[in-house]
Amino acid sequence: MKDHDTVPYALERLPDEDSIARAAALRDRLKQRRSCRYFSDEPVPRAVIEAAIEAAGTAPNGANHQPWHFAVIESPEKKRAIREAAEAEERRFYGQDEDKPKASDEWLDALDDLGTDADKPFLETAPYLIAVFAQRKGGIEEDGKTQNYYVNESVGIACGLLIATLHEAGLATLTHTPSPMGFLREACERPEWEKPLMIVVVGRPSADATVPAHALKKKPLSQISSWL
Ligand code: IYR
Repeated sequence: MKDHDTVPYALERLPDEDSIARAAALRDRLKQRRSCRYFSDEPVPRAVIEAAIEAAGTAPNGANHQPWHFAVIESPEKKRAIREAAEAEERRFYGQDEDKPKASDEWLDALDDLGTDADKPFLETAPYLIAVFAQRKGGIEEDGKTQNYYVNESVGIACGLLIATLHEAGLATLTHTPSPMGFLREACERPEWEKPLMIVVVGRPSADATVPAHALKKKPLSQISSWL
């Protein structure tokens, strides 16, 4: 390694049994996570959202430029505007107003088991929407000029940590990705070098919330891993 400023690597040393038990325990809790499409309007503590965003901000990322921004939307007016813009895109996607959907037949078939359509009431019902922006440029100073690197990878990992933390805190989430999402940049007053990546809807499930049975089918370890 070339000479550079360093600090010691501090990581608690765990006995193997504890390592295994902790990994298994977190796996079992993450296995309970489901994408939620039916939210109650019950408020949730702002401190949970803040902690989850701070957790997201620890994600490994390109050159430590931390190329993300999390716009937290709680005002009913803003949520309504976002719902209206998102539903307009979704109606085009599903072809609800026109003869021909923007989505291919193959794509619409793939969504059949989820039962989704252009109606997105949860964008207004849920107490918080977190609009996640990927900063194509900006560096640590967010100057809008410095090149950022591995932006999608970095922000994708950050979203994983965000969702895992919110789940650990007992909150339900939905990653929602209307396409295109350009309207979010304006709604959240973000600069043109930022790309909206997803909306993370956060709250508590409504009393009658369901999840598609299809969502419970998870690939086994033997299918998702190979050991060389
Ligand atoms: N954005 C649409 C469609 C959609 C696409 C995929 I891939 C999903 O996994 C779920 C939905 C919608 O939210 O309805």
